[in-house]
Amino acid sequence: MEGKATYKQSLPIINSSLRNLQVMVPDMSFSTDSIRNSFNYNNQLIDAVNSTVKVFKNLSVDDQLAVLWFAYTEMGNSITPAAPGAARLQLAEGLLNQIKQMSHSEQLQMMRDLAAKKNNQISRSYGILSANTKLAFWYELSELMVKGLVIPMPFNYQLSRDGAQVLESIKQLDFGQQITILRKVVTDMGVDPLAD
Ligand code: 45D
Repeated sequence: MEGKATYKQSLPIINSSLRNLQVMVPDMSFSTDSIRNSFNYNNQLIDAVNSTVKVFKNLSVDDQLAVLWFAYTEMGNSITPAAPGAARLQLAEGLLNQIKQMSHSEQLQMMRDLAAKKNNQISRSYGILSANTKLAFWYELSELMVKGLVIPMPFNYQLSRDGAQVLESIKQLDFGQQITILRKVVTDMGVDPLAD
C-alpha cells in the first residue's frame, strides 16, 4: 500500500489478494470449487467497480461533483489527515493557490470544466498530475470547502437516480475498491496536455 494511510477496512483487500495468491499456487489441496468461488468473488468485485465507474462517467457534470462530495463526506474519517500527503499536494499547490484566489462562481466553473474535460490552463495543469495527486487535489478541495475557502455544496442539491445509485454502490464497497473507483474517475477528468 502506498502512503501512510490507515484504513478501517483494509483486511478484505488483503484477504482477496491472498485468495488470488493461493489460486496460483499449484497445490492440490484446493478444490476446484473453492478456486472457482474465489475467482467469481473477485470477478464480481471487478464488475462492481467497472460498472460503477461507467455509470459515474455518464452522470451530468454537476452530479459527478455532487457524488464526489458525498463520497468525501462518507469516507472522510477513513482517510487520515496525513494520508493524501503534504508532499504529494505540493505538486498541486500552484493549482490550489490559483483556485483559492477565485470567486465562488469561478471555482464552481473550474470544477465543472475539470469534470467536463474542457481544455483550458487549469485542466491542463491538472492533467499532468498522477492519479494519487489528483485524488489528493480533490481531497484538498473538499477540505477547503469545509473551511469556507471554496464554494460550498448547495444544501438542497438533488442527485439524479443514477447519481444516487452510484453513491449507493460506492458505499457498499470496501475502502480499497472505493479508492480504485475514485482514482479511475478523477484520472479521467481534466486534459492531458501530453496525450496525442
Ligand atoms: O496519496 O450550485 C490514499 C453543484 C493514499 C450544483 C489517497 C455545486 C495515497 C450546483 C489514501 C490512497 C453540486 C455542482 C491519496 C454547486 C494518496 C451548485 C486517497 C457544487 C491521495 C455549488 C485519497 C459542487 C482519497 C461542488 C481517497 C463544489 C481522496 C463539489 C478522496 C465539490 C477524495 C466536490 C475525495 C469535491 C474528494 C469533492 C472523494 C471537491 C472529493 C471532492
